[in-house]
Amino acid sequence: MKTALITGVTGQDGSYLAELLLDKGYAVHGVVRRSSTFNRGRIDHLRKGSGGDPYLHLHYGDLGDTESLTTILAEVQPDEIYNLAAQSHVGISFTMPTYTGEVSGLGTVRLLEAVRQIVPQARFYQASSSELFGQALEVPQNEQTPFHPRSPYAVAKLYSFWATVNFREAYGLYASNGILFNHESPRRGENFVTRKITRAVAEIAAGQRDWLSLGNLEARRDWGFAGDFVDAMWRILQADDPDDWVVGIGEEHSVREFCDLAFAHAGIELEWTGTGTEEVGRDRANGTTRVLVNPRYFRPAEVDRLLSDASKARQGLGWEPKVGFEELVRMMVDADLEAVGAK
Ligand code: NAP
Ligand code: G4F
Repeated sequence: MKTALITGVTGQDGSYLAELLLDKGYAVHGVVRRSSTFNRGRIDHLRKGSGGDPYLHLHYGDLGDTESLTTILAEVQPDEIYNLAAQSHVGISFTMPTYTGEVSGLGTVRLLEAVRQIVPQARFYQASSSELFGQALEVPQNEQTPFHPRSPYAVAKLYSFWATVNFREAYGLYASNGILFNHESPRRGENFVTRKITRAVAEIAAGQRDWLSLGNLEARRDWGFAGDFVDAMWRILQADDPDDWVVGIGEEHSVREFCDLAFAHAGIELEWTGTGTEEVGRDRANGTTRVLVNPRYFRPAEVDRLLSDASKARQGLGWEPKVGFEELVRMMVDADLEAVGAK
């Protein structure tokens, strides 16, 4: 039986990855932060009672605390390490740039250095991001596309990307980057745009609220399903040699298009009028305002358009996404409709 350690196990990706690895027969260990409220909602089902899987073990630790990381590595002796922990919200990184750098940048080096000293034979996965491409110099983006980060988050992730490459080249660690494009699910945090929309759509359909306010409706992203992307993470660590891989479904849509589809799935057809901050999305059937633009959600520097070319991962890892964009939107709306009691 192989042993895996996941940082960020309580997050969206950590929860899907823990499920995947448990299904494959791994012993799975996760790092959790101490917090005053319990932060394990996404992994509770893997922990509970006789129906739960006994192989998910949790350890208190923090990417800001080197000692906790060395202690956990010495105790767990993992074969594979998935570093998913981060302050992962791009917009919030503008208001917390130093903290974001501490966790999403330096945190990776703390962990890499601990791996080098304690379990140098372990395979290491770094959760790198399409945000590295930022103001992208070409469309679509692949492993050769130059980076141009546009936020404190992306700058921190750039540091982590190169630290991972550097530990591979300098010390011969098996350390790989997955450069993952946006991936979403019903478990997505509620302040990321997709989940913010699907949650609001469900509450509107249930008569619990009237409208939703968003920032830049023009932004385009390559949105896939998180469940498919954790399979890519695992495949990246099964490759013969460590490397860096772009992962995405290769389809781009705007935030406005996401709204159209999500509302339509709940039976509301949107009609857009106005431009910029005056743009409004109304219910075509009765003219009720459903979407407004609030400049509060604009970012000081925006990433306008991300689109993946994941041919290397498709060919080299045999990775194929199973869920397409429209199915993803429907899945998220359905889950939120159910959560608010409207389904
Ligand atoms: P997420 O839901 O925000 O989860 C982040 C995880 O990191 C949570 O478990 C969080 O713990 C943990 N964490 C935060 N600060 C920590 C610290 N100081 N020490 C230890 N753990 C800490 O993010 P996600 O969407 O699952 O993404 C997983 C990783 O992939 C992140 O590194 C993200 O930046 C990267 N990524 C995500 C995407 C995407 O589209 N989802 C794309 C590319 C890259 P709490 O639960 O206690 O907050
Ligand atoms: O959902 P978002 O906050 O995700 P973003 O910034 O693309 O970052 C996510 O994906 C990255 C991979 O490319 C990850 F590395 C990162 O950790 C995170 O998971 O915003 C998507 C787009 C942006 O252009 C944003 O400006 O939606 C736009 N947007 C428009 N209105 C909004 C809103 N974003 C948020 N969060 N909230 C809004 O009201």
